[in-house]
Amino acid sequence: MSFNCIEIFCKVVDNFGDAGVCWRLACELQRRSTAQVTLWIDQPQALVAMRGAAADANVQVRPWTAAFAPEAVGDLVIEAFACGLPAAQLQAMAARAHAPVWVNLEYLSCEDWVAGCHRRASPHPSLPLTCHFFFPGFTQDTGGLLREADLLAAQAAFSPDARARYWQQWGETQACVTVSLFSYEAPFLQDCLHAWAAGKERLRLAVPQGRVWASLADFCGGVLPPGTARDFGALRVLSLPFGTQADYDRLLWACDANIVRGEDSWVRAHWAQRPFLWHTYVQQEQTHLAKLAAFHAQYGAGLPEAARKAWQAASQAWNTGTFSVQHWQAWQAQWPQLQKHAGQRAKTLAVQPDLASSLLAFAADVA
Ligand code: TRH
Repeated sequence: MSFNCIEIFCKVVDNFGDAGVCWRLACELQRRSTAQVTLWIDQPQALVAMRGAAADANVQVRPWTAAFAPEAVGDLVIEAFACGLPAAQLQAMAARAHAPVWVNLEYLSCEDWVAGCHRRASPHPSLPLTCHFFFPGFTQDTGGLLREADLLAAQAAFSPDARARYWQQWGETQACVTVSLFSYEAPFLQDCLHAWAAGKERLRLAVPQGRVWASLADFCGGVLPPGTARDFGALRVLSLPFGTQADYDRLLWACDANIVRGEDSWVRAHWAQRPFLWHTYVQQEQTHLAKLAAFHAQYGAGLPEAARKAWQAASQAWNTGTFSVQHWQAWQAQWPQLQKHAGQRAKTLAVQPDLASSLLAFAADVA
């Protein structure tokens, strides 16, 4: 079964992840189906920077306001992250002769319970509609990860020359160890900043605009204007603008290691195939720490013991505010092993169907 009209509903809770995931999914569904895809989003401005000029012109982006009125109701309706479909939309869906497929796209997690809940159906209490829970994930028994059809080929084609050109656009011509930093606030970094500055090895920290600047501003004497860099001894801090999603991918590919966060940049770090630390999005009752532990168990499997220990200790410390120079040094010493592991991991993940394809296949099954 193929769909004619796919609608995605997205509410931005905070930051960029909800919008980022929905935008990627919308573009992929548009590319992988013959449907017209419409993204209803309550904060369309959250998309402006990450879409850029090369926005997928076929996806319709519509502001989801209080005055929302259903239009051509989709034959596939995706509710992102249990955002709650408008009552008028539900009524319009129920009024159709053939009820549309209604999928609730859930957040990404490595936890074991995910596979058991994936694809579960939940009938609406009063309308003739059924919502299906769809979980992205890292294993065959989940919905997979967002992965554009040409992503891995583009990553593989990112040659050393392309990498050099990437840095040249920011006026960076000297080769040195480079790490991207797109995390949440990290006040524990002060000792590291001083140690990096006093170090023997030159380190370039590439920092897109975002929350982590709150933790760098004191050391740097303010937030550096995007596109400028400053040296502090052996440490060079390069401030980057918040670019498009494609720009951000290239940044991850161009670095030796990456520090990412939330959901979407976490996935992109897997595809970038570099050592990385994941800053989890803090949730109530510390549930993010269970997510982190599940990730440690899953990603750490198959890593040589010394590398696993150093990475896991660094990751745990970053997420509990105790990250230190020792964690950094132990983690960095294991980058060669972690780099190898990252490549193997991406290969394994790439064998699984991507999220957009598995969502379309599932929706066709239940239609
Ligand atoms: O921004 P995030 O922290 O987002 C989220 C939200 O907080 C959300 O509510 C929460 O539920 C979720 O985390 C777990 O992190 P994330 O998911 O990595 O999203 C960032 C997006 O921004 C991602 O799509 C990549 C994009 N991006 C760009 O497009 N350009 C850039 O320059 C950068 C740095 C990021």
